Amino acid sequence: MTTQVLEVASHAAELRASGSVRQKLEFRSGNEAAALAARDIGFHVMGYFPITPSTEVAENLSKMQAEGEHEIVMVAGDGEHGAAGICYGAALGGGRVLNATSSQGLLYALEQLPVQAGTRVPMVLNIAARAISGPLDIRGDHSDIYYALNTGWILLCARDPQAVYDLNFAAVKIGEHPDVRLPVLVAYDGFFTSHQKRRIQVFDDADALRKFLGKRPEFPSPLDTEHPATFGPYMNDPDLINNKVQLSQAMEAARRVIPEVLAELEKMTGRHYPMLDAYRMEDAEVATILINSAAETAKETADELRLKAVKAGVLSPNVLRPFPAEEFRRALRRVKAVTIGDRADSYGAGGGNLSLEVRAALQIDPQNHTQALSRIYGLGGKDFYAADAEQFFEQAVAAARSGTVAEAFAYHGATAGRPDSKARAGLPPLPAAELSRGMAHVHRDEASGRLKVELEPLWKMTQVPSRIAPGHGACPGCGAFPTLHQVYNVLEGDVVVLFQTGCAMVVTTGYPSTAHRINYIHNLFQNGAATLAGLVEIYHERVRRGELPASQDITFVMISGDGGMDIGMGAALGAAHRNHRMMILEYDNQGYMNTGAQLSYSTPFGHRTSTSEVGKILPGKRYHHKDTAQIFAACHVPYVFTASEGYPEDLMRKVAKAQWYAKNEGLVYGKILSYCPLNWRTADDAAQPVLQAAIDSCFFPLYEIEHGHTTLTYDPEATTRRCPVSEWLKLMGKTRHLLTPGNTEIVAGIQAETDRRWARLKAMHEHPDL
Ligand SMILES: Cc1ncc(C[n+]2csc(CCOP(=O)(O)OP(=O)(O)O)c2C)c(N)n1
Ligand code: SF4
Ligand SMILES: [Mg+2]
Repeated sequence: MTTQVLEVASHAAELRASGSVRQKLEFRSGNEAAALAARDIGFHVMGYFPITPSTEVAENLSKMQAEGEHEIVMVAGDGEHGAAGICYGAALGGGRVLNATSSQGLLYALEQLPVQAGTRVPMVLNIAARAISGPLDIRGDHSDIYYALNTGWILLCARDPQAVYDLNFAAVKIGEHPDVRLPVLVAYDGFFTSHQKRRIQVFDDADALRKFLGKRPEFPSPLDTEHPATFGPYMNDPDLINNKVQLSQAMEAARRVIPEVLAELEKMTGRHYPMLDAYRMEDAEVATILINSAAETAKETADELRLKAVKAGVLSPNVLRPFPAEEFRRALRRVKAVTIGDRADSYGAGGGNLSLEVRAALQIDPQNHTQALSRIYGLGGKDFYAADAEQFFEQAVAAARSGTVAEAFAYHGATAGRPDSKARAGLPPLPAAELSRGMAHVHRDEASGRLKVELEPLWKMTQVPSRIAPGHGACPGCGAFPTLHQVYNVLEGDVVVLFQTGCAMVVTTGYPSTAHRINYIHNLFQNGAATLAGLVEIYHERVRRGELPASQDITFVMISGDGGMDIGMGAALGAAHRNHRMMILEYDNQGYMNTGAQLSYSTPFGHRTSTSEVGKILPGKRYHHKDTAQIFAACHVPYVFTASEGYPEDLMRKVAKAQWYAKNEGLVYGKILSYCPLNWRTADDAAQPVLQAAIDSCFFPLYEIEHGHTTLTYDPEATTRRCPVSEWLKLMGKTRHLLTPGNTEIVAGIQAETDRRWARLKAMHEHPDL
């Protein structure tokens, strides 16, 4: 360690010692730090929707909530757009409000962000930064946060878990300052910071904390009925531009307020957060600028280079909005060359946003002669090692020596493609001829107008080659694949599938491999139904124009999880109302399983998930499951059904009907109960008894609705198999807590709701007009 590093380290130790509040040491990740800060701040409401890698913030808070460690009202949105709306409403109501998201989640919420900044309503949104789609990649870069730069939100950057904890407090106080009144983002690196544990200091002094935060100031609120006001009126020229001037002035006020708040925080904690973190910049001749965790790597490299007499330094903004332009100008005034690294590109602009803004800041400084190089690095979570930082410095040194920049803009770390390389060979694609085996014979019964199906014996079905190759990465015992195989066994001919994001999608493709032997598309699960609807329409139109052969006769099928029918419900209902000729099949495993088993709206009451935890205070999910089949029935589409992989013949008969309706009449929806041993906490081989009990208890009735007429296809009461829901609940680890003496009322509630829904269905079955 160099003398200077020793000095910095001992200065930090001194400052820690000089912090005026009691603190205690914890070993925590960035997401845990955000959750601890939320607990300590005592937000009123958290609106959220799970997305990797930020989901753990809500999960950690759910655990703490179940144990009674905080009183934050946690509302799971139906998607990030909904979550942002929940937060906006709660913040308008005068509460302290929190959200956490990443990547597509931020983009899906983005439309709400300027709304909230424009009406000047503070709250805090943590972003565990992650690459945006497409292609889909769950690891960290900054392509999501760059989209937020123009929303009018303050943007703080947290380089490590300690900063995540500290800056959440700062965010509350900065945003609520009467001269600012703006919402605040706290951005930290997905996985690098969100998941890596570090030693952090947390407050152990509730009084000091209360004093620091103070009470949230009263801003105009729709809950103040004494002073009625209009929030968000239509606004035209010139008021709109004047409104934006005020927003811009608020940002400028933040430029003053942020250092004040951070100084106050420093007095309490001993930890120093300048607007722009400058490391060994006092006499630096070359520098690199990086946001968040990569800057820490570069600091070590700067130390190494100093041993070789290279005067290297590192700059890293703790605040991106307002942009610390003056701080950059000052820090770079004597620097001969700087490499600015962006973990996201602004395609076609010759640099990412950081580099463009730094270069713009320097351009207006007549005293500045720094050569600037823009580099895009670390996309999709590509690691940034000391060797990468070294190259950044080397390039700056070369520019400093020559006085010119050889390559102003480049991607760093990309590997050249090999034109001779071929796609990895898997199982060959399947042509329709091989898949037209006539396993189901469908005809319309003229008397009833309903379809009749005759299935070939199950053993014959084994001759149908599977449209999905074996060797996917699902958990042992996963029900999604038996479900898909049964569906594919009876579907005839050319099928184009669209999988929404979820377990079945995630485990079947991983570039350059795919398990799909037919045409497959993925779109994110908020918009799959709309995408498939578009494909259906172009198909029929191109056939009509003679551009495609009608003989293909494609069936279009969307596969979605139950979660996709939360966030994607709007798009799916749109497709249903327009009655496109396509099928929507939902495998319902009662949760958002691929992201770690968070609650979905289809999760039943009382069930344990990672966002409806069970503890001293709370017994799992607190509202009943969504009746998605009835929602689609209300769209009056030709055919709706429920089924389960545990009843293969029933399922396949319904899928055969579904194909007929999707080809001839319009949209079909099917909800298929699908086993998830991992998150139901059951044995890999216990699908049959667990699914059977769900069906026999009438929790998951098997029925179909053809042109509005409901038919129960299996009635457990008729076979005397009907059992109480407790017989089903006792079979799963996720519900076992419900059978303890303290939870009898909850089980009675689940039973009552099950009975009510079942009685209604039975009445519909018995009365064709219902
Ligand atoms: C806009 C957006 N928000 C959140 C996510 C994260 N995400 C991907 S799949 C998923 C859950 C999927 O649940 P479900 O549809 O039930 O499928 P399962 O994983 O249970 O099979 C979530 C939350 C995302 N990819 N995009
Ligand atoms: S988590 Fe559940 S649904 Fe997902 S692959 Fe595993 S068993 Fe299947
Ligand atoms: Mg699911």
